[in-house]
Amino acid sequence: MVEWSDAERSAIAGVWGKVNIDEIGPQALGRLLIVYPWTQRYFGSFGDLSSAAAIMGNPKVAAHGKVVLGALDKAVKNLDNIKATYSSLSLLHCEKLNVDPDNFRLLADCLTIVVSIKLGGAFSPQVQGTFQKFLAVVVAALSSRYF
Ligand code: HEG
Repeated sequence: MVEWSDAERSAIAGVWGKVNIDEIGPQALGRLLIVYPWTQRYFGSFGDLSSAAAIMGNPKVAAHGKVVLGALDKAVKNLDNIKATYSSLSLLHCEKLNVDPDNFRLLADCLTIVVSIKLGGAFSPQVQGTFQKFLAVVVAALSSRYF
């Protein structure tokens, strides 16, 4: 069971309050697909992913980035219950989507970088540490039903 201090809760809420899901979601997923091109294998139905420009301009990438960040919003709102919140999503990624769970951490890293660019100086080392703790808990929860 993860413990969150009041300072951590307010840091996470502070970051999330500055994140526009419709902007940051597409940027984070697009970055994943560019930086780690092997992740494109899961998105064979998304059409043109042949260059960085194609990825960042692909409407299916943008739409799915919003879906992923919308799911993260649930974790922000259920900080004390992240594992249960993602139980069925973990099973879906394991059994139906066959996503290698190592990729969750890669996406978390891309999201951290995109948020850092967006927040600039407000993304202090302390805030970054707390946000990465939050994402580590998300990654563990999404991996929890793999076997
Ligand atoms: Mg996943 C579908 C959330 C990482 C590949 N992902 C979904 C869906 C959600 C979601 C909410 C829709 C589920 C549904 O239809 O019921 N994904 C989600 C989160 C994270 C994540 C919160 C990590 C923070 N996903 C992730 C990664 C990959 C991946 C790293 C692959 C590299 N997701 C994936 C694919 C689909 C989903 C291929 C199906 C997309 C589609 O066909 O529309």
